[in-house]
Amino acid sequence: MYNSGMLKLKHVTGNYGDLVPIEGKKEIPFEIKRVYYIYNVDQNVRRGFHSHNQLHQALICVKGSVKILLKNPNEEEVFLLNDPSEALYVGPMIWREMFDFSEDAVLLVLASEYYNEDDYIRNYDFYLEEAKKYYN
Ligand code: T46
Repeated sequence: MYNSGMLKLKHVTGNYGDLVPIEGKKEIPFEIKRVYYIYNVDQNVRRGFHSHNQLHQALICVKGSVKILLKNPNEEEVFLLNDPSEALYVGPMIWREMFDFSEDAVLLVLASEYYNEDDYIRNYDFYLEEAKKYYN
């Protein structure tokens, strides 16, 4: 999907367990300025419902599973995240919704910028107007 997609991360495995190293601009295509994680989400909860103007992010479900719906004016796709050695890259101007969190889900997010509410587009009709300009 344009401006987004699954990334396979380096996965170091051995008798001691598993380790996934992530370095900005190496395993993921941006420098990391912020990290947050989402957990304890009830199964019937749906989060997100926004796009970002500038932000690049990588979403990794480090435990459990979650589904991510991504949309742009021309495409839409649901990604199942259930493997800590995979990341979903989400670039600017992509609408996202997160749902079907398993009880034990921990969704780790790596972000290219500090938190800035002004970067969010939370109205879907406005998103479509802006995204049509961006994609054409
Ligand atoms: C995104 C998806 C995947 C902060 O104070 N700092 C932060 O860095 C973040 C991300 C959030 N917050 C506060 C703002 C709200 O009061 O935490 C609260 C929940 O944030 P929000 O409703 O935006 O959460 P989600 O799950 O809808 O979206 C989050 C990110 O905000 C967003 O950038 O792409 O996860």
